[in-house]
Amino acid sequence: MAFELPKLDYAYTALEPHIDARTMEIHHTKHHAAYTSNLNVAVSGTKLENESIEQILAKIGSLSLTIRNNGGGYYNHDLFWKIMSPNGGGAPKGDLANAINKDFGSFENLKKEFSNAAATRFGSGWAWLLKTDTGLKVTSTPNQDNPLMDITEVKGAPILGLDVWEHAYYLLYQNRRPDYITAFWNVIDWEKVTERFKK
Ligand code: MN3
Repeated sequence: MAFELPKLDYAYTALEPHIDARTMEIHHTKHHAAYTSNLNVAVSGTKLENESIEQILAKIGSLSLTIRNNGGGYYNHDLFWKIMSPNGGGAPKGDLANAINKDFGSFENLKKEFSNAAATRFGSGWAWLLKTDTGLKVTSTPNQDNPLMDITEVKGAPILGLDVWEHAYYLLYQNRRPDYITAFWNVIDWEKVTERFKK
């Protein structure tokens, strides 16, 4: 059973003007495809072959750097595509909105904290909103690490993630990472984020 590159629920052009089609296409068919294929090569013929990506990430500290980088890359991009939509934007509702108000004071505060985490992650990495035993938290991770990994500082279940590697925005935004972060709020599918929050 090999890991498969997931299909997107929307066209590469669908997130324009916030994320351009060329970036989406290269990101999905080259970057995500490479993480997926490298992960398959790395687990092939080992016991990990029959484990879920979540099981693998939970013990990543005892596995190779190749599996850490590519397993993270495989999982992170799958989440990223799924929490975006051409009909995204706006604000979360219901239970998720209540939890955000409780843990951050307001949606505006969450936006500030998350955007700051994304902007200040030095080099390549991700910003996350995650569910922990003590509530919602914002964090960022380097490279392809994520909050499901046993080696990461802030652990929990990621419900929203933003790729801040240059390959995610450079064609459209060049060095202007803050503009890309601002644009991201227009494509977040809060219904999908809420589904992850309720799991
Ligand atoms: Mn990426």
